[in-house]
Amino acid sequence: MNLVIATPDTASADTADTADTADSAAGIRVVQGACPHDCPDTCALKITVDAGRVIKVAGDPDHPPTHGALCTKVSRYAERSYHPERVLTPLKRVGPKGAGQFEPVSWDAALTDIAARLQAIAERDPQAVLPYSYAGTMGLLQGESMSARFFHRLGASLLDRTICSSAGGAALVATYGGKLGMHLEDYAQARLIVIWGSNSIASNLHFWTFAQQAKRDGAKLVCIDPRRTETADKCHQHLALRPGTDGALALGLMHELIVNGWLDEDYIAAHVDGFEALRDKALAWDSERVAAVCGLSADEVRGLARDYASTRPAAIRLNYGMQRTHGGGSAVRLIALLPCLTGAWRQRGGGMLLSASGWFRQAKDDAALQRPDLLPGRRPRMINMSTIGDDLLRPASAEFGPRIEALIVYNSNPMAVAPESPKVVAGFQREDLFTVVLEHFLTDTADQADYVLPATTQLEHLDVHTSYGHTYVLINHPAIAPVGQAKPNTQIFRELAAKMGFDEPCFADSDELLARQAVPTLDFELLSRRGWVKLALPALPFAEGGFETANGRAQVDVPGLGVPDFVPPYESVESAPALAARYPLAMISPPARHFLNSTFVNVKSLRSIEGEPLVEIHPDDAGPRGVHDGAMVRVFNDRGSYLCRAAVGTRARPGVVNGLGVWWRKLGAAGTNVNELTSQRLTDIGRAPTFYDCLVEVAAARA
Ligand SMILES: Nc1nc2c(c(=O)[nH]1)N[C@H]1C(S)=C(S)[C@@H](COP(=O)(O)OP(=O)(O)OC[C@H]3O[C@@H](n4cnc5c(=O)[nH]c(N)nc54)[C@H](O)[C@@H]3O)O[C@H]1N2
Ligand SMILES: Nc1nc2c(c(=O)[nH]1)N[C@H]1C(S)=C(S)[C@@H](COP(=O)(O)OP(=O)(O)OC[C@H]3O[C@@H](n4cnc5c(=O)[nH]c(N)nc54)[C@H](O)[C@@H]3O)O[C@H]1N2
Ligand SMILES: [Mo]
Repeated sequence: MNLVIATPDTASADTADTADTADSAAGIRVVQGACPHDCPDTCALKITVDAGRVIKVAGDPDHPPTHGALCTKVSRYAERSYHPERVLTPLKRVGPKGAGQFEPVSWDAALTDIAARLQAIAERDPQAVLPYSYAGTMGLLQGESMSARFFHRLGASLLDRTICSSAGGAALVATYGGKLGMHLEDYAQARLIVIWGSNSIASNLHFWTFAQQAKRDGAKLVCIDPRRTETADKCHQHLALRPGTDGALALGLMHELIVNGWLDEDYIAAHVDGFEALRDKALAWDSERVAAVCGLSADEVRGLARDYASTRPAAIRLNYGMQRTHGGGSAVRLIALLPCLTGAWRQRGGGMLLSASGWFRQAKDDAALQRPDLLPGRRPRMINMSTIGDDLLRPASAEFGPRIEALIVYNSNPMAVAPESPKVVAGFQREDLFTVVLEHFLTDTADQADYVLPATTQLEHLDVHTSYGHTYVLINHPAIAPVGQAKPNTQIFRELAAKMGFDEPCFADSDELLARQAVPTLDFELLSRRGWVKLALPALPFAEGGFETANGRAQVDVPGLGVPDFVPPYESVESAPALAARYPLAMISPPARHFLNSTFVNVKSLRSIEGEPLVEIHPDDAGPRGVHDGAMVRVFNDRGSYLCRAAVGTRARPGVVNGLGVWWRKLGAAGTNVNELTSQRLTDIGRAPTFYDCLVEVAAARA
């Protein structure tokens, strides 16, 4: 058989060129890749390599979602891979904990010592070891494959990976039976697009292209977002509601649909369970009440309902921003029911999309990759990654189990991204905690490590990708050999498993084999050659119902969850008046356009576009506080204090401040970032963080 995949170790012209376009005369090759980042777009890449060095990263013009275009960040991917500050050898801590002082050591010395330390802990209780990882790469191989096998075999604590999408995910599963939605391409056919809690231009650029096509064909675009984003600027209408009030707005829209007779009664009768209970709830939400809760006008609420009911096809694009408050899960449940109430699903270009990832169940085999059958007999405890601050500080107890003694971090930067950093920092600083970080760079988290292990970037390893914003499987061929002594995550865990004496044959599986195991039902040769394969899906997924719930109908009243209702924020003037008296401003902290969470913050060309850490504040809030545009301010609450620059203007609505992007703490004016202020409280469903449910005060500070 013709092996079409190059291994990372042997990426070279002769093994990779079946999948490449080779121009041997010039010594230039173009390798098919996939963007690894945590973004709905998962672009197909064309990577140009000249004499073993990547000279260009471009979008694949043939891949329909990518259509040849890349965001500014990923077109700079080579700058990141060849960054002079890449970690190129294993590093061992030599200075005090957290000082970021290391000396290079050999792979063998590092892995031998790490294995010995883990073994000693595991002999007492393997649950004292905790993996901590998220979506630094979304690849099925370099994400949870060999790593999961390793931790399952060890019997380590399981990690509940909630930090991004589990509230909305749980809401979709409750309502539709899966994380399912519209085809990305079909947004071009819509005549109304409601962009709800998403800054598409920044964080879902390839969706925006389809929305613009619809706009050129006459569609109306409405943006629902507390912040006047660059996306809001380009929509016909912007509804700047107060954070965490989306559930009330959805109920208000339902109220209008009901009282005006705009329901699709046939669709509801045939394909929705439990609507009567929802009708009763919605009738309590007239537009005046909704307007008061959301900080909108009653006309705005009624106008949106009229547009939504009277325009066909009508599409909603949610993103995860709107679920990061106490009631985020309930809000997503309510919004997901809207297209069922109007029958919007009947038409191409109608319906909604939050996540498409459930569609990939037909192609993926997670159990084959992750081998949960390696768990030794019992089910280890599960630790929620969103409360890592509290959990690192928790002593052993009957309920909690053993104290966390070792933390193995990969594909994540918890020191920067996890909520309530003062607690996270205190946890990582524990002298008795053994920390290993697999990384490209000395991030805030890597600075805390006892060992830093150099990982390869997407240019240097093989991977297979699914997407949460479209319905294609992609392959990423390695374009170059690993930089320095870097190794793929898979290889690091393979070698660590060997050091631990794990001799099950699955620990010897190569990346090629893992790639085939990941997507067993796909035509792998086609995937490998062309770079991407579209899932076989119905053109109109729910035109005739057929949701993935037990009975095929969308669910209103869900066992254990009840009928969805508005769940107010934990921290707001109404729900916490005493707190709001001291901290009257709501703070949200959405993504910065030129970073990807905390990734790319150290790429100079991108950082210079973002400038420096800042908080946007409306003139009505800045004036009385004596805060001027460009001045340094202290943003604070009972959890912490954060020093940054103020951007006074109307990107922020009155009463709400926006702390953009997840900056590296060490690049902040006082060595902190916005998560100094966020809380570890969890959402109503899905055990997710509530980053955008956060009251603060802002005061002028001396520079
Ligand atoms: N450039 C860039 N792209 C990214 C990312 C990034 O950091 N940078 N992050 C990636 C990741 S990890 C994810 S999860 C995705 C999704 O990323 P999301 O977290 O969905 O981020 P955005 O698309 O910016 O949408 C969030 C929007 O919701 C708004 N918002 C905040 N609170 C509320 C609220 O209560 N209600 C409503 N209606 N809106 C609210 C914010 O102002 C923001 O404009 O994007 C991915 N893409
Ligand atoms: N205040 C606030 N906080 C937030 C958010 C917010 O909106 N506001 N958003 C939240 C969301 S949606 C998310 S998803 C999380 C994201 O949090 P994380 O998943 O931690 O994402 P990143 O900050 O991008 O960090 C990923 C790290 O993985 C590393 N990495 C990338 N590829 C590889 C690889 O192949 N191997 C190894 N070993 N490492 C690799 C990168 O160098 C990077 O340092 O942050 C959350 N935090
Ligand atoms: Mo995310």
